[in-house]
Amino acid sequence: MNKIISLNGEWQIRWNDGERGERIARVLAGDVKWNRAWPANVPGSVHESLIAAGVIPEPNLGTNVLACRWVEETIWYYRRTFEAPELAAGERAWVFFESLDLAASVYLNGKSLGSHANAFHPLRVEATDALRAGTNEIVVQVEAGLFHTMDRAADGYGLRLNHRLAKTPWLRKTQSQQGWDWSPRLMNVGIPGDVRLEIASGVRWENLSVTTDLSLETKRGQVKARLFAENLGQAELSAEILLRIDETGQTERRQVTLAPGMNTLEASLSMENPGLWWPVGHGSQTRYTVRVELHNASGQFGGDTRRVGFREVRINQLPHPVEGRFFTVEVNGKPIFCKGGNYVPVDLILSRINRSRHEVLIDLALEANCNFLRVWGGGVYEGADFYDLCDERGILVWQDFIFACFKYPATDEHFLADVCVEATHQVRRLAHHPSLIIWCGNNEIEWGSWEWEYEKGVAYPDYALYHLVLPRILRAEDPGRYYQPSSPFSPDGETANHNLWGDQHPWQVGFGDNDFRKYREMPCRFPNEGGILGPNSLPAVRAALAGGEEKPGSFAWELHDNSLTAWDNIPAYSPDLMLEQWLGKKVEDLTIEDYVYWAGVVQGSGLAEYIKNFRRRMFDSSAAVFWMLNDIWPCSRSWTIIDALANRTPAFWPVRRAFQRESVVVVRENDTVRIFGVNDGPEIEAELHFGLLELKGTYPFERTIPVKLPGNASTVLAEFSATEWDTLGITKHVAFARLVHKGSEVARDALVLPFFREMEWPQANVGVEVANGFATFTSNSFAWRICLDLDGDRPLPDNFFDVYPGIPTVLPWPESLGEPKILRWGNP
Ligand code: BMA
Repeated sequence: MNKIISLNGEWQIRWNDGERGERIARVLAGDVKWNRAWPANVPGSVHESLIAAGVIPEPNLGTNVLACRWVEETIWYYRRTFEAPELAAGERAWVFFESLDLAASVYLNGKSLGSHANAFHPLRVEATDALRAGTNEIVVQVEAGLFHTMDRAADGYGLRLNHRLAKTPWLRKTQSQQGWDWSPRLMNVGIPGDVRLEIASGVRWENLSVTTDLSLETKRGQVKARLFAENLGQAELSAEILLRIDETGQTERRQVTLAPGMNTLEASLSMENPGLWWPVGHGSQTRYTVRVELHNASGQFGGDTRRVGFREVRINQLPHPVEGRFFTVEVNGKPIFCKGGNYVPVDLILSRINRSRHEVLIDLALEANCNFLRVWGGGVYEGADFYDLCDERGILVWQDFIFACFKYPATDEHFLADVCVEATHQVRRLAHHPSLIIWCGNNEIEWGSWEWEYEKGVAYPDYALYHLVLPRILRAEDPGRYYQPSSPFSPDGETANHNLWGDQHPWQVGFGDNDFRKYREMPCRFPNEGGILGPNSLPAVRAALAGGEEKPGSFAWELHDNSLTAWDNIPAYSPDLMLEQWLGKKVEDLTIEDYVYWAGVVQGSGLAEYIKNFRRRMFDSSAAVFWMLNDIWPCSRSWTIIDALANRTPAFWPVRRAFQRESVVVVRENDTVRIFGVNDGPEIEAELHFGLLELKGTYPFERTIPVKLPGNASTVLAEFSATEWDTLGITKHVAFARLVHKGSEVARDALVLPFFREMEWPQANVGVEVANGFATFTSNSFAWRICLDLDGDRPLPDNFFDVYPGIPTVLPWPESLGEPKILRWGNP
C-alpha cells in the first residue's frame, strides 16, 4: 500500500557563499540560526523567495538583474520539519523530488540520503532508515550549478566567455540561463517541483506512460499503457491491471506477475473508429481519458490517468521532383502547412511559470493564426500544462531535447548515463500527448559541425548521443514518434542547413544581413527558425528601461538589447543599421515611442516577408516557423511577436495577417508580377482585384477577375507584365492584390520593391468612422502602417495596417474597444 505525505509548502532557506553564512557541517549538526532564515515556498525557487522577502529586486526591471547575481554564486539550504507515522513491518519510505535545480544533496535527520544534479529528471531517495516516527527535519543543500562545474573542463565545447564561466554544457538545466542573445544571465536555483514522502509495502507504484497508435486503413486505435512498479518483497506477486477509457467505458483487465524488484507491466486495448485529433483549423481535437490501475485482492497499489488523442503523423520526406526532398507534416493523411514560432522559457525564473502563463501565450499564438510551436533546445522540457493546452487547442509541437549550440561532454560516462535517465523520463512523460509530433536531438549542433568553428568533417564528441543513443531510447519508449538528430538537419549526407533537404534555419537574413527582401528567393523546405529584430510593446520597453534612462543606448537599454549588436562575426550594431538601411533613421535620434513604432514597422514587414514567401510555395515549402514567439524578459529589442508582459509587439499584426487562413501574396519574378492565393481551408470562390497602385492615389492598372482558391493549396491566381510598373516608377507605385469573398475583403497584399526610405511616400490624411460595430478607415492616398496602439494589450481587429486610396478598410469594432484612435502612420 502506498501512503503519500506532501512536503510542499513553507520551508526555510539559509545561505553560504563559501566564506560567510553557515556551512553544511553546522547545518547538519543543527547548529544554525533558523530564526534568521527567509521563508521559501516549495515548489519554488530561491529568487522567488528572496523577491518576496524584499532581499532582491524584481529582475525583469531596469538593471535589477545584475543585483541578483550573487544568488547563483551562493550555496543554499532548504529546511523544514514534518511529522511522519511509525513505519509498520515491511513498510519502506522514500523522499521524492520532482525537480531540483541544480546540484543538490538531501539530508534527513542529519543523515545523507543522496545527491542529484539534473533539473530534467526527478530524484527518489530511500529514507526508511533515517525516518523517525514523529517530527523529522529535512535539509536540502542546493546551488545553481557553478560550484558543481568548478572542476570541469571549459575547453573543447565551442564556448563563449559566459558559458566558459558556467561550463554550460555540463549543466543539465536551462542553457539560456547562463546568457543567450535574448536573455541575461540568471541561473535558477531551488526546488521547483513537488516534494513528497512516499511510504509503501508490497508494491510501490512508480510511474505510468501511455502511447497510442492509429491505423487510418482499419480505422482502429490502439492504447498501450506501460506501468512501472516495484515489487518490494522477495517472492513473485500476482496482480491485475485495469485499463479503462472513461468516455466509452471500454475496459480491459490483465493478470500480471511482478518479479521482485522493478517491473515494467503492459496492458493495451484497441478502439474501433475512435474520434480523431486534428491540428487547429483542420478538424476537432477529440481526446479520451485513459485510466490505469494496479491492484490485487488485498487492494490497490496505485493508479493514474492520461488524456490521449488518436492521430496518424507522417513526416513526408519523399524525393522532390526537382531537387532534394519534401519535408511535410501529414496528419491523418492530410498535409498540414505548419505556421508558428519558437517557444522559449516564459520567465527568467522558471518556478513563476504556471498554466495560465502558458495559456495566455498559446491563446495569443492562436490569435496570430499559428498551429505549430517548436520548443527550442536551449530552454526546457515544458511543464505538463503546456502540452495539455497544445493538445486541447490543436497546436502541433516540435520538441528538441535540451542541447543547443555547443558540443556536449557525452563521452563522459556519468554525463551520458544521466542524460539517458533524463531522456527516458521525458519521453515517457510526454508520450501520450497527441500534439507532440516530433522529437529532435538538439538545436544547431549538427549545423555547427558542418559550418561553424567546429572542426569540419570531424565527428563531434556527442555525435553518438544524437545519432544513436536518443533514437534508441525513443524506439524503446515511444516507437511511433518521428525523431531527427538535430535542427536543422538534412538527410542524404547533405550539409545540415541545406535549403532543399530536411528543416532549415535560414539565418542568412537576420544575422547581419538586414535585407529581408532576400527571403523572397528562398525555397526552404521547412524553415524552422529565422527572424528579424524589433521592439517589444511600449510598456515592455518601458519596463526594460525602468530606473535607467528611458532612451536608446542607455545602460538599461544595452542590458535588455539583443546581444547581436555586439557580436564580432557580424557588422557592429547591425540591428541599429537595419533602421538606417530601411528607414534612414538613427536609433539614438528616436524617442522610445518613435523607436517602438518604426522598428516595429521594419520587423513586422520582415517577418511578413518570411511567412508570405514560404506560404506561397506550399508544399514545396511546408512551414513558416519564425524565431521567436515569446520573450523571457522585457526587452528593448528582441525577436518576438509576444513580449514578456504577454503584450503583442508591433510585429504581431503583420504576422497574424500573413498567417490568415486565406491569404494573397504578390510576387515579382523577373518581369512578371504574380498573385498567389494561399488557402489552408476548403476551396473557395472569390473575386480578385489586382494591379498597380500609385501611392498618391490613382490606379494606373487595375483588374477584377473571378478566382477559385483550391483547398489546402497555394495557386497562381493572376499575373501581369512588370514593364508598366518599371516605366511608371517603382518608388511611386506598388503592385497590389485584394481578395474579396462574399462581398468582404478577406486578404490583401502590396509589394514594395525598394527600401522603405527610397519610396516617395505622399502626404496622408486618414479618417475613421464607427457605425454598427464597424470602424471604417479611409484615405485619398496610400496610408502606410496605420498604428492604433503601441501597448499591445488589447485584442484589436488589426493594427499596423495600410489603407489603399479610395478603398475603405472596414474592421469589426465592438463597443468594448472604445473609440478607435489613430496614433500615427508611416507617411508624412
Ligand atoms: C539561433 C537559435 C538561438 C538563437 C537564435 C538567435 O542560433 O537557435 O540559439 O537565440 O539563433 O540568435
